[in-house]
Amino acid sequence: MTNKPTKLVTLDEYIIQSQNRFPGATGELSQLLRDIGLAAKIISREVNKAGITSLLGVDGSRNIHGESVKKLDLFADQQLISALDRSLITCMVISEENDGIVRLNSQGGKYIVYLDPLDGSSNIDVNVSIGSIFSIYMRQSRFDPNIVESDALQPGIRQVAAGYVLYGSSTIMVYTTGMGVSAFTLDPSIGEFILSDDDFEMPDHGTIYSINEGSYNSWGNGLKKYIKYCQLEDQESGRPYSARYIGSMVADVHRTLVKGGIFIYPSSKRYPEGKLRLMYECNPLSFIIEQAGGVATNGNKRIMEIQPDAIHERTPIYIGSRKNVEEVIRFITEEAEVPV
Ligand code: P6P
Repeated sequence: MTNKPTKLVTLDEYIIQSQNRFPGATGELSQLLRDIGLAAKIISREVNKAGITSLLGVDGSRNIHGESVKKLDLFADQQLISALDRSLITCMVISEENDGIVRLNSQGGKYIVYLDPLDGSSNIDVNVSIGSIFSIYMRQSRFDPNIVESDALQPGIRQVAAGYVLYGSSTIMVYTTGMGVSAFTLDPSIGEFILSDDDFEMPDHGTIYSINEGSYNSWGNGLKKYIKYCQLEDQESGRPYSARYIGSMVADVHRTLVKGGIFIYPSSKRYPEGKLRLMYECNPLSFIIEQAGGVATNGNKRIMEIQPDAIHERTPIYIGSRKNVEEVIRFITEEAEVPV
């Protein structure tokens, strides 16, 4: 459920209207969101013609996680960081594409921004949706000129804003500042993001589950039993559920936001801590899903209450409609209680 706008509102107009609801607002967060919107338009243009401008393919390097870096990853990283640097509001960026913190020109800037510049980049060469994810915090050491990494190690509940840009059949930007979730669709003919959905309320239960079943043999028994439960016939609960897995977290979570259901990336033999990154994939998407009425947990704890120890740390994640997440946690908990 969302409110469909009755008149044309651009992203910039919406941001200013939202800011005007807070008389004490300085306009800095609004400027930061506009900066991200501008970078998103530039990235969208390149993503949509990558095959022509030879931005496909790898650039030969590997990121901190040993994953081959696609050229578009670097382009997106550069565009987002330079957009944030221009407005002197952000003091530090942490990005999947950079091993350490990236100090910006304004060491006095009051915001810290986490970025996954191009999530799902393994899908770039096969024309499957990919996305940029951002997560914004207020720095804690407001008046210390030397920003340090520990300033960025804040739990997700301290995010002041978060969102993503999904480069798919259309380019959409979805974000929250803690006052609900809004979505904007890029109209390339005028180069503006136009409000397309306001105040998302996701379904309390959905009939889609999303997980990479290729890792089935490395899951715990509780999760295996849950997936089998999803596949059993039960008309009252809408089972068997449908299986959908795109392989880009932004796309899978956006579908979950709109249609309901659950997205799962559990811990496994290959990724004992989970594959997905807490600070620039799971926290921002959890903020969005919670603001729309959903739930996000690591199996034991609310994702946004995890105290990070490292800027690139990983976590398992079960995220989506409240009833679906409660279902899987029930299976995992019951199995954990089975005496060995
Ligand atoms: P797997 C993309 O590389 C990503 O980080 C997420 O966007 C996506 O959900 C996940 O990895 C896919 O991982 O192991 O299923 O290919």
